[in-house]
Amino acid sequence: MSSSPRAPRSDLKAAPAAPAAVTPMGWMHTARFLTTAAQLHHLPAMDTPEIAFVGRSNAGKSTCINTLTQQKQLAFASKKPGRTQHINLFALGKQGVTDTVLADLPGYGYAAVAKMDKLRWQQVMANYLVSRENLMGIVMMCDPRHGLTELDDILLEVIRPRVEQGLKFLIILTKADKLTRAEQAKALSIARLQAGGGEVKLFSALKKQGVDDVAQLLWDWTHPQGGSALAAALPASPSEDEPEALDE
Ligand SMILES: Nc1nc2c(ncn2[C@@H]2O[C@H](COP(=O)(O)OP(=O)(O)OP(=O)(O)O)[C@@H](O)[C@H]2O)c(=O)[nH]1
Ligand SMILES: [Mg+2]
Repeated sequence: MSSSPRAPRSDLKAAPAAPAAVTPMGWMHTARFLTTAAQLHHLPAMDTPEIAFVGRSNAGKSTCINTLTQQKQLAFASKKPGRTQHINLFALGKQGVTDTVLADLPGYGYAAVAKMDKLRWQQVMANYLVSRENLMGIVMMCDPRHGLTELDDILLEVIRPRVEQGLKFLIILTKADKLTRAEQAKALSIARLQAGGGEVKLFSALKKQGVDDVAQLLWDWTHPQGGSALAAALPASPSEDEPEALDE
């Protein structure tokens, strides 16, 4: 498989401007690319709280990051499964005061990937989830039309000890625009049973459903001291970025 890793940025001076409003969405909009790594040991050790987006290939992880950050192409999103092949890190917070890191992980379960590559990646991901010291939260993206799959269950088992120790956990039911209201309600109650005490939210990048809710939750995870920290985390200039167009 081919991939297009980006060169790590050594400086973070050219951050996009944030909206004037002091909100979790404004905080999200400060996101900028930090670095990319094909192997765990290439990831920089950090002490900033990190939130990882995991899930099956094509579930909508990269699109979700682009929607939350209101940037068209911060994370690579594609119709073609297997688009994300590296761990990509994005920094959140004012320049020079990164307070949170988002990690976009390659998806699993993509049938066309060679078996050895799959096994290698599963090992990298398991190691990441078990050993990444600054990991404070996991967002599992799940297409409710498929439900949680066997690989999702394996991942849940891998992270269970850390969740029991306080790691935050959210299941996002993606592409909610593909479901009727009744199907959404049903998917939500099934996923809640499977979430083992973690949160579950419906999300649609297309309809912008659940976007504010998820931004608020991630803000709350990383800023237990509350909203008073928002002004400190945000620069004050207005934004001109448009959200990404969806093609599925
Ligand atoms: N209708 C609809 N399509 C979506 C939504 N979110 C993502 N998609 C589409 O789903 C496809 C896959 O999205 P990605 O964000 O690339 O998925 P991914 O989970 O990052 O995939 P990998 O990088 O392969 O693991 C793209 O065609 C997106 O446009 C959504 O909320 N609604
Ligand atoms: Mg992706």
